[in-house]
Amino acid sequence: MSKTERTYIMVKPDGVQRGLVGAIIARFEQRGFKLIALKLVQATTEHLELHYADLKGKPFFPGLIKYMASGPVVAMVWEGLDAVKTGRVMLGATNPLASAPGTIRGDYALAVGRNICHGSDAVDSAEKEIKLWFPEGLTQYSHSQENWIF
Ligand code: RTP
Repeated sequence: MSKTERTYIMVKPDGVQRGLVGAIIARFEQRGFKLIALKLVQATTEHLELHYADLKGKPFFPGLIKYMASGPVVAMVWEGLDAVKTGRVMLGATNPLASAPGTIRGDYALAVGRNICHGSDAVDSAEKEIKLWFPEGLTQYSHSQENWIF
């Protein structure tokens, strides 16, 4: 059943360097999601190792951490109906080779190691990631479109 959820979406360093922040934000706004939090962060290695803790041990883990620490990321929280699942659909498959055209990775990325964005894969991981990236908490506000876009 559809329900209102929050998801953690992050523009990775290559997405920031390539000037894709605005394009990615526009897609979430235009789809009808509500922006709950947003900041530019230069993440430390330790912080990124916590974010990707479940991938520790994978052969690509050291390269992934180096890539993610190579420049600032844009950390965001988006809210709306099925935000986690729909966010993943909007991002496209992890490997851009398999990402459909029309998805963010399918339109802007070529390689799995430079796939420009992250999106939470489940509601519980979204909650953990939101706490990890926004320990200061989130701003509450009402959205003028709340009555119009579901
Ligand atoms: P993300 O967490 O970034 O949204 O990606 P995901 O859930 O779609 O994929 P996951 O398996 O959690 O992988 C996290 C990130 O690691 C990099 N990766 N590189 N074979 C490789 O070189 C490889 N596999 C994964 C990607 O940047 C992927 O998004």
